Amino acid sequence: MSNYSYMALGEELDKDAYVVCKYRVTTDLPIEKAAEAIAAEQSTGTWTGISTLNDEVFTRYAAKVTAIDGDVVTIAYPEEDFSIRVGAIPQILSVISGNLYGLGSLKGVRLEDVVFPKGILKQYQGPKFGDKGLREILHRPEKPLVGTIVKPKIGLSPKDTAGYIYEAGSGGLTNGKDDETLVDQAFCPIEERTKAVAEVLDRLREEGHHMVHAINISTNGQDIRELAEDVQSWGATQLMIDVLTCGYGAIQAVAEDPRIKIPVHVHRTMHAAMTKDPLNGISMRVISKLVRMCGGDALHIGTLGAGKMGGDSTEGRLNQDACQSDDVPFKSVMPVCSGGMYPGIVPAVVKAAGTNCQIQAGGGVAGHPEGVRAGAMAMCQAVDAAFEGIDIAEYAQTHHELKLALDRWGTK
Ligand code: RUB
Repeated sequence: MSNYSYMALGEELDKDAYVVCKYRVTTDLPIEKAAEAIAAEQSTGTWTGISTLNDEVFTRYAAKVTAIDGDVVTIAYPEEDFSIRVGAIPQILSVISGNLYGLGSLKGVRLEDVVFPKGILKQYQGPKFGDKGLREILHRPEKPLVGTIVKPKIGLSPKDTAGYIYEAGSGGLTNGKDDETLVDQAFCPIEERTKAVAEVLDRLREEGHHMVHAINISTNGQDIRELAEDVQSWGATQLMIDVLTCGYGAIQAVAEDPRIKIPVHVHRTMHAAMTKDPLNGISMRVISKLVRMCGGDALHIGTLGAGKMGGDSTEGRLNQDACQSDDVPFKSVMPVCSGGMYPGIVPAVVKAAGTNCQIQAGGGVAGHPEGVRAGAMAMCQAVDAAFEGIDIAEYAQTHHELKLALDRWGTK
């Protein structure tokens, strides 16, 4: 550490001049020392005093520790520490979420939250469509969107994938999507799959039902924009990108491209490597804020404690708030509740997440005893019951598909 102090506890800061982060810190050091070590490492300091750090550089660019509350420390980084021209998440992450994890004196650090000043937010465009845009496309103004992930994850041909989507749409689902591990394998080439799915979506539209399907274009940085354009030209109605395996820049490159005129569904595969440990990593709330800045129109936020993937309702609500709060100059993102979803847990999800969300099931549709169409109907019936505030077991008395689903999987 340098000879300079990085503490400015309690100092009133101009919120428009700093990026403010909250970290949960586990350490044997006094918490003040740990906070100072983070502020130093991530701005103008290093492990020892250095002759090249002068007063001017320190005063202007050093991060400040502005609050300590138990094991949570607040650190404010001057806006000038960040890139000035274009929105560049990699440089932001290197500052707020970089070397600090490796500091040997810290047993754990979790970036819990970040708030950006207006000057940085304005470098980003946010979602082109957002939740309202998706609802307009789907002619579904109020009820939760109801979706499916084509299952099995891999192995189906383009024709079988399209057949699945037709059945799902005929059963009433508004959204379909590829799974995260499917992109362009030999058994299901992306061009053939996109065209086959587009054809059945057209057929559904002619029959009076509006549905979109997200085609997974997650690939290398060099090709993703071109693939997005190709997939759009083959008739895709939505794109899907795995944000953490592709990088935030991939979302931004596609969403900010004026030639792309369809929404982007953002999957978060691999997030648990960063979000699962309550004492180390990065919270999903932070990831959600970054995805919104970069232009994701829909984002997985978990099932708020109801499904198979963990994550409780408090954490889910913070993610949802990051998607939909009105304290940033962007459209709201459609929060996607997915992962071990089935009709019997829909009331719990709607109770926790409200009705402005996309509720989505793979196994909970394809595993229905009477097949995909009946599985889709059961999911829609469960959502209708929750939307109307009717007890799901009572609703099932007059809805055969829902009854079978509850008999198979129960409720929560
Ligand atoms: C869900 C699924 C998705 C998960 C990811 O399938 O395949 O990839 O939603 O989890 P199923 P999360 O409905 O059969 O469980 O949404 O938490 O990121």
